[in-house]
Amino acid sequence: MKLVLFSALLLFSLQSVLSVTQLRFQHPLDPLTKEEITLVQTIVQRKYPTSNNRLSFHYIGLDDPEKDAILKWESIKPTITTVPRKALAIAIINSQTHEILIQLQAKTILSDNIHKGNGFPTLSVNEQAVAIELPLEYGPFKESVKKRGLNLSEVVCSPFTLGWFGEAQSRRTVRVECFMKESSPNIWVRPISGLKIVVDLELMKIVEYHDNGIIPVPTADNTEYRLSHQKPTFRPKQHSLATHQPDGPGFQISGHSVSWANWKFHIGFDPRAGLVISLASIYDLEKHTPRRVLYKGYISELFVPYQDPTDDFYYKTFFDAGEFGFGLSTVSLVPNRDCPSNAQFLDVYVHTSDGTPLLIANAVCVFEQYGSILWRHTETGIPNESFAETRTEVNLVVRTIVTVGNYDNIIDWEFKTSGSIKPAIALSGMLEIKGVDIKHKNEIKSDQHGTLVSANSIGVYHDHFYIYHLDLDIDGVYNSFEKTNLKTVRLTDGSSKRKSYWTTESETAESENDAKIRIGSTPGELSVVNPNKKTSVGNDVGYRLIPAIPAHPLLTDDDYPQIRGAFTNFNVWVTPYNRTEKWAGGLYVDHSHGDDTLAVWTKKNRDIKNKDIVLWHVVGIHHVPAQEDFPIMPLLATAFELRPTNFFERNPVLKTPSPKDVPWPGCPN
Ligand SMILES: *[C@@H]1O[C@H](CO)[C@@H](O)[C@H](O)[C@H]1NC(C)=O
Ligand SMILES: *[C@@H]1O[C@H](CO)[C@@H](O)[C@H](O)[C@H]1NC(C)=O
Ligand SMILES: *[C@@H]1O[C@H](CO)[C@@H](O)[C@H](O)[C@H]1NC(C)=O
Ligand SMILES: [Cu+2]
Repeated sequence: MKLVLFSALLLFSLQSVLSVTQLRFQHPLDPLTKEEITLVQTIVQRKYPTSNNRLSFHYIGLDDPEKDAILKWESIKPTITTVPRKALAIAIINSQTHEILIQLQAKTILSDNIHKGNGFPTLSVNEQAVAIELPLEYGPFKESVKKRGLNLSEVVCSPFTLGWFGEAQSRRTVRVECFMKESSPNIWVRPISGLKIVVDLELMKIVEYHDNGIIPVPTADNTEYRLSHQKPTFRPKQHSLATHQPDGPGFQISGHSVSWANWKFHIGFDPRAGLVISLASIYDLEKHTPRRVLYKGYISELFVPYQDPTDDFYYKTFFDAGEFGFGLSTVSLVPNRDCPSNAQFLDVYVHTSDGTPLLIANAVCVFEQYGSILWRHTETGIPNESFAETRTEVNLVVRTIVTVGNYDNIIDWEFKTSGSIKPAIALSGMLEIKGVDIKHKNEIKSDQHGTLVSANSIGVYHDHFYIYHLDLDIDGVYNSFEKTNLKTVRLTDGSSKRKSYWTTESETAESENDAKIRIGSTPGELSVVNPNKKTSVGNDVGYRLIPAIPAHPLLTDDDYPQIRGAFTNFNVWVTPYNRTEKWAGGLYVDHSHGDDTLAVWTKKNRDIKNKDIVLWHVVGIHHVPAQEDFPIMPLLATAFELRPTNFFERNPVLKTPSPKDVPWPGCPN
């Protein structure tokens, strides 16, 4: 579901590329630079000249450096890059998918393998742009538009991935759906329903077309959402509001490395994952040393299965990260709107399908925000000496926004001085609407698979399942996963006036099967501990996962979308670190068969005790649309927290002062 936008492309000559010297200090986890992307393009085109090869890039990103190399690099605190930088390019060359590994400094191809398994790479933005134009030139489609009395000049189309429904062979196809843009830019709520248009992306032509009959396009009434286009009406008076930091921000960004309060971390960016947080360490004021918490964290996949099995909708079971690319779909943030006035921004580069670097300006913002209260107490128990001690909580937020077609995903990583990391997601944008010939609920005779949110408009039921890859390294690489159950103990021996109490029972997960958790109604705690490090009173140092409100898939296990999205079967998974196990839905998700998912990898039931482990957390939302989600949905948010648990000797923010009060202009004092 990707509406395609283009920016000006920057071109570099072969000469200038090869003479680029690395002047700037580069962190080995920095995303590929503009020059490096161009270098990849140049090197691949040298092997496969475009004069006699059909070549399109579907991924150009930093090849994950070996973790050992990064940790070694970090420990010697070098001033130059000593970790070799490699790029991975996934390109379709003459209809075959190549994985090309490139050594950037040496400008050489290290390997070039052809993918033979199921599934196809992330769609390129460019091919989507071409595919959506095809119906507009296609006779039978023009006929359908005419038959409906619609104006072809006001039709826009969008590509939708098709998924997999048991076919032995798949071709690289998408379905294209079309919408009306006349009278309102809110195309998503104005579908031309009842058409089936299948485009083969390799042939780049329409290979299937059906018109299943006329369904009214919902009207443009009440669909406009631009303030400048709203009719004047009563609005509450607006009062000014800004975040003002007269001394400048409390954080520093050097290249992609951020230091703020007691935290240090690196902001990476990948065309597929989007925002990547790495090497997050917190400085321990008592131990006078930084302590690692997170080696790497990012959203590995987003699965959005719609729940309408009819011909217009059954296939809508999207994998937005793998099919469309979270990085490729990252949008420029709007200063003062998407991020407050005290934010700082980072630009990133992605690539077009011919390998040209493409700038996304203001792709990431970093800002401090007033959280709430860090901690407080009013002491009323000491007669005549009561006092209040209270501290302001200031948090640091790193934000990106990923817009995949109709939906906007606001992705935050919030850092707290108390040691917590709080990743959050909020959804906005438009519902996916099915046009129906129904104007009132009392006309509904059969299951419409959604909510009638406006006349002729069904907001179809669906889920949003995000899965986070969290390579936690709690105070060191070797960690264990611990489940602590809270259980009731019944007292029958008369030793107490009480009949019951609760206590805890901890269990360390030995292997992957022990760590597949469906979060249910039984209270318990899930934590990653370092069994090799103890606090002075003897507890294992650890971090607890305070999960998001759990959402469990409701599709049956044998349903094709669920096989492909089997990483949603549990809310929590733990795997031993493996550099190649990055994408929970598989590396090639478009038309995938679900044979390269987290659910498949963990069948080996590998040991995870006192190992380098990765925690995977599924954050899900079952979405039953409501009328308020129409014509555009106010933010719907969910979050989880990674919270220190016996990691510090005591409250780590005991000595943290509140920010200085700001003298406001015009305010007496
Ligand atoms: C169709 O849309 C185009 C572009 O907006 C407009 O110029 C034209 O007048 C429309 N035609 C009709 C018949 O409404
Ligand atoms: C508290 O203050 C009151 C009034 O000032 C005084 O009468 C009382 O003795 C004080 N109590 C103590 C414990 O100091
Ligand atoms: C890493 O993961 C891949 C994919 O699951 C697997 O083929 C490979 O054997 C794994 N490597 C190790 C060392 O476990
Ligand atoms: Cu939704």
